[in-house]
Amino acid sequence: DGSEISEIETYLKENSPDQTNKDSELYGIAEDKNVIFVSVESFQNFLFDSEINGIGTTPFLNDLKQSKDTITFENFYHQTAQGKTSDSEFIVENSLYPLGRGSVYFTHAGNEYNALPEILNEEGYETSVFHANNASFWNRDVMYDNVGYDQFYDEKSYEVTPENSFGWGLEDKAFFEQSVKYLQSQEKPFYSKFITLTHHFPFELPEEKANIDKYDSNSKTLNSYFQTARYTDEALEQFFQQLKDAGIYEDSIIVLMGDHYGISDFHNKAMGQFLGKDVDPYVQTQLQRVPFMIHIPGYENGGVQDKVVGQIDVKPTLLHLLGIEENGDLTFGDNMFAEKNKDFVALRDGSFITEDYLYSNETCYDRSTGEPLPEENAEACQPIKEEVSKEMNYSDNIIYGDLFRFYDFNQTGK
Ligand code: GP9
Ligand code: MN
Repeated sequence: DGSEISEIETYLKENSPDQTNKDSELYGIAEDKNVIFVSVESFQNFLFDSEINGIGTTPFLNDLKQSKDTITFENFYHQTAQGKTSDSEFIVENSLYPLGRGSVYFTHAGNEYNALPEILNEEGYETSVFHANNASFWNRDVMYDNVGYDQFYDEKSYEVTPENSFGWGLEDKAFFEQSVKYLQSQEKPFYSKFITLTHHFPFELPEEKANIDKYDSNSKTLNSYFQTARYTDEALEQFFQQLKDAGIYEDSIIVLMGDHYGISDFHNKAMGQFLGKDVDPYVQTQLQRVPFMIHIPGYENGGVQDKVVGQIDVKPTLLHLLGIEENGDLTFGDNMFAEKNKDFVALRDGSFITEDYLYSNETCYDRSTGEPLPEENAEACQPIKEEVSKEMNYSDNIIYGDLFRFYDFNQTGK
């Protein structure tokens, strides 16, 4: 009934005071601009600055990270579980946690939400998704309808030939190239989500398309991972150029986000060889960092930010950039540009990261050294652990009980 949602409302409002922070120079910086959001498949942060035989894996993204028109959060964590890409979409659209089991896109596609595309629709945005796979994969067609996307350009919108496809289907370079004409037909301003596909397990790439060597370890998966990552880097570079050529770039902001890990803990031995250190639970958790980059053409104060943030924070952050006030919204994440953030980012397996600690596998680590805390301090993570579990329960209950049915998002002045 309605009583639990008011308890959750009270909790969320007490724990995230003043989300708006209108003093931030980024408040409203993207107002009336197009938002091009790219969900980059399986991309983990360790790829940045990595090299194989002297060749960089991500030269384009490295340049972007250096440039003043881009804000990069280097401690941004994916928070997905079994729903993989669909979980990442769900978290970003709703600022709710995914479920511990299954994919919300399948299990609760009919719920009431206050999702990002619906909010943007009301603000006069045209909203769309571009993804060259079957529309029903992850039940996307159903969920996208529910959360209000105007258009879904699925594989039927693309010309897929033997030359431009392998692995999961249409290759990313052709995907972006063929998407630009659809982008041009969008009513402005638009919000468009692109979901890439080439850099997906098992990371296969025809040899003639590879511009970097394979790595050499006992993991065929990790060895190939660098080749498709490099391919993705090239595809993104071309996409930026295509947006410029089409005259879309100047009036847009481009957000790049990794959806989840590509290399599972099954490959820890090879990962350890690559990193030059053992993959213990601390390192394993740090490997869950994925790119989050906000590219704002013409902006000059960008750079790398080290705040601990996650996918749950994306929705309030985008609304902040767009200058949209959602006073009645219920989000578990925070605007990344607000002064005061919640002090933890929680992963669905119960691990969490704070400015001081990293908790994983029932061990509380000193975040700065990666060492378990000494005996006398070992309880330091306990209060945060309790809060994390309380918060995840609240989020789960919203989904299981479809509790937003009992909540009025349009309240004002609250
Ligand atoms: C499928 C693509 C990949 O359409 O989004 O899904 P994943 O296996 O990464 O969840
Ligand atoms: Mn994925």
